[in-house]
Amino acid sequence: MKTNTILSLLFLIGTCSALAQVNLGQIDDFENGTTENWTDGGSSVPPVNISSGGPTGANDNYLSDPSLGGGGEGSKMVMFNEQQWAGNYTSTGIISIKFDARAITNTLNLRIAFDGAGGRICTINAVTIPAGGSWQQYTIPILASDFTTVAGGSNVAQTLSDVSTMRILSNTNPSWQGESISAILEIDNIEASATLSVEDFSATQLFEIIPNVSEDKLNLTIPDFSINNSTILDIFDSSGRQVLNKKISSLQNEISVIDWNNGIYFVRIISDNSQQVKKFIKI
Ligand SMILES: [Ca+2]
Ligand SMILES: [Ca+2]
Repeated sequence: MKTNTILSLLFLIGTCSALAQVNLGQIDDFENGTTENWTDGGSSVPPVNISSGGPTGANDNYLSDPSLGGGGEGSKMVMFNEQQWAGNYTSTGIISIKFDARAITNTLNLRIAFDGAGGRICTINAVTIPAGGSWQQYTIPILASDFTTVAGGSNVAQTLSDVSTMRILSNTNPSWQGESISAILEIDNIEASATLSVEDFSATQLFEIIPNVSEDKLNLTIPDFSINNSTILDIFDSSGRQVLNKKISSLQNEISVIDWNNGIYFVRIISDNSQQVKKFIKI
């Protein structure tokens, strides 16, 4: 009986903490008719669930969040989530947030902002959602190097490993605040993703890591077309700390990892306007 009670308690604790831990691959598709815990803090124009007209058309629910512009309550384009989007982003291997969106009335410059253990941070680059456009999928990369601290923030990596609030906001500059603008953000399929773009699934591979588990060396094979004057290799550890950043010009590259701590690393190649991230495990 005692063992059962302890097991029940452990199950309950596990269930509770699971609510506050973001998971790789989770998607808010709004098909349950709710706002899935997205709110703007209780303004007169909160996010609402619309039951039809999402990216796949009839009966595809989506979330619609208006902002009024001007001053005062409801003026700013920002919504936030303190439930299923809180937790540790680095240990789960989430490197981007993907979503379908369109903008009504005014063009939006969407960014992801987090508050957490290291304070407030916001993505450096925005994705632009043109006013009056049709549904389209967008990707916002969220590796540590994609963020800057904003007022009230001190440490990007600390926040990424312990997020309490996620914001989706529109602003022409990195900020914790949404801009004051008259617009409507319509959004669906907000996804915690391990890839940076749709191209990650195509046959075009910017590089290979063979093997991708090793105790002594990391072997990178890079096809001819990926190498140019500005091909960059950078590597991050699981806490988001950059451990290597350099230009590369060889098709075969061997990097010694003997001195690295055991664990998961994210290896990124940036070539022209493409980039790709792959996992490497040091054992
Ligand atoms: Ca939907
Ligand atoms: Ca609103």
